[in-house]
Amino acid sequence: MSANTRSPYQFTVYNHEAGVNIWKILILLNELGLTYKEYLLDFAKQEQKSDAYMSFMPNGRIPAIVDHWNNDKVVWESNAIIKYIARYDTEGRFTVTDPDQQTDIDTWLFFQASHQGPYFGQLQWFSFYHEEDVPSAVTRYKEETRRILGVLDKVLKDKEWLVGDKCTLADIAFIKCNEYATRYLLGSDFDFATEFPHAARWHKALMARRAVSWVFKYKLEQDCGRERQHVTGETHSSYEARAKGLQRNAILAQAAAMPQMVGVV
Ligand SMILES: N[C@@H](CCC(=O)N[C@@H](CS)C(=O)NCC(=O)O)C(=O)O
Repeated sequence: MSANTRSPYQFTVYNHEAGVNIWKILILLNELGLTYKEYLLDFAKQEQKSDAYMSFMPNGRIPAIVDHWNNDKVVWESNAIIKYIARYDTEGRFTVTDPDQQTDIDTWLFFQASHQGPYFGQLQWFSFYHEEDVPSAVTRYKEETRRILGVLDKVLKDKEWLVGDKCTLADIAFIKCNEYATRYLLGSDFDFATEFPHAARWHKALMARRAVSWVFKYKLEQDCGRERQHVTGETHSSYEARAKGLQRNAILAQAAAMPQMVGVV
């Protein structure tokens, strides 16, 4: 790969302060110690639809990355992005060599993108953003969210990780949505460990990873400053009326309890 030596960091990561699909990317970049700079687009100004952004990101959404050390290669769709970043995983820490296991990783990545992401996203939308209350939609997407957690729980009953005997891209892809759904979206009476013990054990192991907890700490602090709903569980359009989540001090306390990590641009 030819390098653009003008850039001191390898990637620009295009995000929004409440973006959910970005977390797996930041986690992998931190796991691998790759350098990046995050660029936050302002959705209020519709920057994600601007000509400048859409000239390289035709879908007008986040996330997208630019690899400055590979001729400014642009990659979008978060699971395509983590597969691309894995090219730089020269020790194969999060990849596998067996072709059947590679297919298994792809299966989970497609499942994440076509099931977990959209269903959890719709639950978020109908819980917080939709102008009218549509209880049947909330019920439908809560059921689907539980169904997806059930799929994960079933396969994790007899194994530690989704593919092979180590944490791979497949596991990393699910972390953020699972954390968000099980902590906030499914409500305060939801008990992850009771309802889905195997998935809960797996998720806890993922959350305990140093790079994962660093990204959560960093994003908690970043979002706390802006009081965004994806961390707090509160809406940003009806913050007072429907607030359900952690308050600012509780978020900062949670962030402070997480390990430090250094070395990221
Ligand atoms: N499947 C895509 C989802 C991308 C996506 O839906 N991004 C949302 C935020 S999480 C977005 O950019 N929305 C802004 C808009 O629709 O204008 C991925 O995983 O990257």
